[in-house]
Amino acid sequence: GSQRAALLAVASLFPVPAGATFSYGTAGFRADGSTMAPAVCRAGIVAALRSLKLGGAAVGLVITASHNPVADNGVKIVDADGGMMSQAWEPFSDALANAPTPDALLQLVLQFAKDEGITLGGGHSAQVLLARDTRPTGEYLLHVAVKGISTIVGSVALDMGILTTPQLHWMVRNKNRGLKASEADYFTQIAESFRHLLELTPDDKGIDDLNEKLIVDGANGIGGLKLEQIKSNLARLDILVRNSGKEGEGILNERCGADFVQKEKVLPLGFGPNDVGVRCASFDGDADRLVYFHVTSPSKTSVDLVDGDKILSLFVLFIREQLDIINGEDNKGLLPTRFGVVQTAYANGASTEFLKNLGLEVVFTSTGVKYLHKKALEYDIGVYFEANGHGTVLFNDEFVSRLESLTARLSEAAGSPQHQAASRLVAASQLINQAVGDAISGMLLVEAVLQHKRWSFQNWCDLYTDLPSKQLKVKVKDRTSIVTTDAERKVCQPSGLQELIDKEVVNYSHGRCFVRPSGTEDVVRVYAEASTVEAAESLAKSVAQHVE
Ligand code: 16G
Ligand code: ZN
Repeated sequence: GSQRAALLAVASLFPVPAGATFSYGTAGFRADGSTMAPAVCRAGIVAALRSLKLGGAAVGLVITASHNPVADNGVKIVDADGGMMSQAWEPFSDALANAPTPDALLQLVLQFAKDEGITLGGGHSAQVLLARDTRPTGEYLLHVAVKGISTIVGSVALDMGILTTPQLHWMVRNKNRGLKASEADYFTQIAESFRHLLELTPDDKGIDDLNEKLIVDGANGIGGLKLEQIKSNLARLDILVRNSGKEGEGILNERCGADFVQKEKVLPLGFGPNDVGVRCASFDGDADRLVYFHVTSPSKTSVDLVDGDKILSLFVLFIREQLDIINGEDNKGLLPTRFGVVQTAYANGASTEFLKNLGLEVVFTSTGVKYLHKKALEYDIGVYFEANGHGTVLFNDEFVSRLESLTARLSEAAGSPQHQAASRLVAASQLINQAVGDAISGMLLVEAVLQHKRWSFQNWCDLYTDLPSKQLKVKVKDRTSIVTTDAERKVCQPSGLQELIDKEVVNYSHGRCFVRPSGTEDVVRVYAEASTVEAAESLAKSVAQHVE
């Protein structure tokens, strides 16, 4: 009936060009923005079906290409829990995005609905929240996504406007939990929990003016604009936004933003000699990544970088301190806690050693938020970060209940160290985005912890010294011919390659090297670490030669 007609009509409206192949990849479909309409339309269909499958729960769809150039765009689906779409649905998403004819698309949808037990045109209506970043193709693609969603009879598409990616994840999560879920609610929650955390700072005397100053590189994206909106509500922080995303300030992600600063280790545009000694942070284009940096000297463009690994280490120290106050160092007190840390192969070896020396459980997963997040959910408190600055702290629901009842029980002794420590953890769980990594809320947790510890940027930087590292891209005929295992730290195919890598690595002190096919580009990536920059470069180069 009309369901079939709608699917056929939209498929002929947005045909897949011959030879194009879309792959959902690590973080959704991505390509040049002008070529994205077919994939976006079909992602809209997938999102609506996903909502139906989950009994009409809200799911999300966001139009963004994150840190990629402004001409690119992409689409990503947010599951009803606020996390990434279930991986079990990726093969169907790929098949649908590449369905060559309207009829092929129709058959795929009907068959998939049948296999998944989804009744089209039945009891539930699908609900999809949409958002986009600031890219010029975003408005059009959002409209295309709505067309895709609307093919599923009875579905409701809600355009939430221009948002950071983590804001949309947060909204989907809250909505399905029956919690307040508007953008104003998001801002209120983070501003209030931030203020609350600051109030819990030990012998709080306030800090000096210098430490209140923070300059944020917004990558000329959406994060800077949002930060401008809330910064006046943020207690005890003097925030200056550069590359703010306002008209005329610069181009999205071009020589600025977290990806640029972390990979190139040089100053973003708009920063210079006058910023020596000031704490600086950098977001990526959709504000789900965060790094910090310092301008080292007036005459240099290099930076002292604090990457995701060091942000993770700071959070870990803070949480551990609170848990030690509550539980004692043997973790046998009032609130025994399963506390775990999740990293990827890209984590600097010095960070992993630092964390292990604290006696923590450190586990590794493949690259990509969906893998880290899933692993972190296994703990009462699970912290994950990629070196590139994407990460968050997850507090298990049941654990938060235990924590809240503990604070209630201790309230007679309000002001006691244990009550304060437990209250800090509650505030942190409300500040840091529980759905996905979030540059704005992550930055506020960093700021609160630095104030708590009365630490300067330098104290933080000195936690450990990063081992020099080098990354290379290698173009190969078929990147899927490289297959990895052990969280991408070892190659299992082609056979013999791992042995060649091992032979190179033994020649270097603190040497470590791995290769993996990229999930977002048609290249193989090589990462090498060693005790000097030259050694890391030479190790990367020799391994790259074995890959070619
Ligand atoms: C995506 C991932 C990021 C990962 C990167 C790796 C999300 C939200 N983003 O940007 O986590 O580090 O891909 O790219 O999952 P690569 O596979 O090309 O190295
Ligand atoms: Zn991003």
